Amino acid sequence: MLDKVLIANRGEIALRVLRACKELGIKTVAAHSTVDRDLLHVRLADESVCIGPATAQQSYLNIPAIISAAEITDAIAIHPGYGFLSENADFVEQVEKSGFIFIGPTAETVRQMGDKICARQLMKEIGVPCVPGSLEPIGTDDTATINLAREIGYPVIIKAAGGGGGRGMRVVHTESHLLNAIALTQSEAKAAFNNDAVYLEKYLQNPRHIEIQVLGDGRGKAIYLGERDCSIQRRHQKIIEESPAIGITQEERERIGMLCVKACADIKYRGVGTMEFLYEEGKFYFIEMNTRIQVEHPVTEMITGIDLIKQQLKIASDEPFTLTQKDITLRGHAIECRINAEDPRTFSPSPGQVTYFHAPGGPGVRVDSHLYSSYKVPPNYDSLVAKIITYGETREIALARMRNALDETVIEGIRTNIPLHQDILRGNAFQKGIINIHCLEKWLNM
Ligand code: MV4
Repeated sequence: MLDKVLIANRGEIALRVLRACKELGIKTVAAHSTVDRDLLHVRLADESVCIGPATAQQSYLNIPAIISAAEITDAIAIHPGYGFLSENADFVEQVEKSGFIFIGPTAETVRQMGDKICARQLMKEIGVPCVPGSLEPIGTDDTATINLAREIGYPVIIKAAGGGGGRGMRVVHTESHLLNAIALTQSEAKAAFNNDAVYLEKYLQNPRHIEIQVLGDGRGKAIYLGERDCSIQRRHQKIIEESPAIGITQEERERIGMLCVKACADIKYRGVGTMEFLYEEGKFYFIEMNTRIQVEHPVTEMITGIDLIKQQLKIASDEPFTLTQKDITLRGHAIECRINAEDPRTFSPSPGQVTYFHAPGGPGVRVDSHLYSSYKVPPNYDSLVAKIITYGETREIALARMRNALDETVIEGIRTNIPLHQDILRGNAFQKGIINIHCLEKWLNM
């Protein structure tokens, strides 16, 4: 097993990684910014190193500072968490060149999946269903582009190869707007990702966002751990996730799951990963792959009983991979509500001191949070302050437990989106499970 792990992240995920390390007897180093000295995981870690000022650019995105911190503490491996440098192929490369283990896939995999055109080509070749569209960057032949869009059929969506997660996309409804929209997206993509390559897909109008959790040993063995429905989102920020996705039959799950396993086996995927799909009218369409642990990983842990962070650590330590698909059974239902420090109506951030915090409890209630009474939420980072995850034998039980958990939670001193969650959970659409990616935004605009 790994001797010492440097945690290059903050907040709830840093604490989550720290807990998994401690369970496995791994020593921990918390690499933190100046404003994060009082984070719970910094206090609980064996060692801590300040890697720079509050600004993420100068701390959690500061590659030399993070590598130096690993060097001076004799860490063996670096856990990137999510966000920040977790999907930065240059970081992975530098971590490995400096002699450390990156807890995640190889730099090559991270780079391939970071290029959404490359990821599409790979998945298409392997036989994973993709959204109809182009497999090459849009070229300079306008007639060819117009013909391509006609073949796909309007509406189409233009996406940047360097984008993902909702960045660098544009929907086009009619041919008269196509070329101009492509030029605009290309120049935005050049500025944002230093890569002006864009591609076309058929625009699906009312899909659900369903993703498959995968785990690979880096040597061609892989398994899938069911799916998560992440359709309840606003401006590409997920708010509620659940597993299993309602209405997906065991046959559908196995079919798409085994295609994902084949893909991970083929590319010798190492570590945890998520294959994102749009799901519409009974069909899955691959859109992108995330090569990191995700915020919503706990719902999968709850229904599989598998600790995904411990799996990451075990795979990184090159222990024999003993899990097989037969070991994975989905049981019950889990829901996660993301609690953000923000105004529940305007969504503007609400940092500041938490004067009082009381976490919910009871059977089937899990809280992943770095909050404590007197903790000061800094204004510099993402506003996620807690994840409440509830489990039940049925969706109804998980939902009832979530309503109780939200009612029990007390967070004073800052505003949170708990009232928004309470409204969504009381709503008919969510209870019945008639949801797609546009539901929440439509409902908020009423
Ligand atoms: C799409 C789409 C419709 N059709 N692609 C947004 C995030 C990025 N991962 C992909 N996204 C979308 N791609 C096609 N061909 C609609 C979205 C989309 C979306 C996807 C998942 C979750 C929320 C979303 C919100 C708006 C648009």
